[in-house]
Amino acid sequence: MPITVRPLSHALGAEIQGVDLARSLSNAEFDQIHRTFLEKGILLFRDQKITREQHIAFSRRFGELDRHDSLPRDRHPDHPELLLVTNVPEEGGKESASKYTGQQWHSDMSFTLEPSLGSLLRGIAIPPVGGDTMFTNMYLAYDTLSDGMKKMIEPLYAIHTGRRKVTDPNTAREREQTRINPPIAQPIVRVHPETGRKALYIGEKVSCLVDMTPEESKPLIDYLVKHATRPQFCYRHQWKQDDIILWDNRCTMHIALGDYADGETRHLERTTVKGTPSGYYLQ
Ligand SMILES: O=C(O)CCC(=O)C(=O)O
Repeated sequence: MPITVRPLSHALGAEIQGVDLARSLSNAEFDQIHRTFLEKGILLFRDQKITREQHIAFSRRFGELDRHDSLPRDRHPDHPELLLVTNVPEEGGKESASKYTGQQWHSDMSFTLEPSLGSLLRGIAIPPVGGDTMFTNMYLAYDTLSDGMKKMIEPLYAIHTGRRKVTDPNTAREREQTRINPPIAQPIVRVHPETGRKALYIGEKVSCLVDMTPEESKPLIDYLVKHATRPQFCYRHQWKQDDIILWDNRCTMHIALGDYADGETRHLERTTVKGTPSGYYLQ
């Protein structure tokens, strides 16, 4: 069956139809998927009844996989290449460490010196209503800034942390995140290593700009995040079981909306493809 490509929104994204990720793809098939990934920023594959091993094997076609040493509490006990994004309580009934994962606009692993190339998230248990994820196109966010703003932000670096906005930020997970992942400075504008295009690189986990006070930084960070997440730059995904979404962390941001009822199960698993080195430690 030939591969077909259906756009998901005006701004970004495409659904890839006619592939079964349970079998290994030919080089020609993979090349077409890879080209579409670079062009569209996110890819959706529906009805993929695959095993964890097949999820990992397909992800490896895009590059070396992260073993999630910087997020040890959230990884699968038997498959370090898989990160759990789940609200299923831990043994003993404790709240899942990853219940609130992604509920801020971000790009994966921006708080490390090797921010991710891309992530592949597989929907395993999806609430009957909601539990959506939104994505935004950071090329568009950059391209639509004024020349004056582009010039001003070009030399700026922002401080990224692995901490989340949670109801009680003093949890063991958050303390551990700060210990394992000291703050990192990343450029606000990055050049995509494969397309050569400039993209905005910012997010809601950014605490401050380098060499500026929090008071000076906040209005600019808030403006850039608001600009980057204008609805016309976004795609909102309503998950179905057996969906796989692949996104390019170098030119998109995403957020888990958390828009589902208490008591509904939401369980997804993610592989994370390693990217190229970027940024530096502050201390
Ligand atoms: O759960 C989601 O919808 C997104 C999860 C997320 O933000 C991530 O895996 O980085």
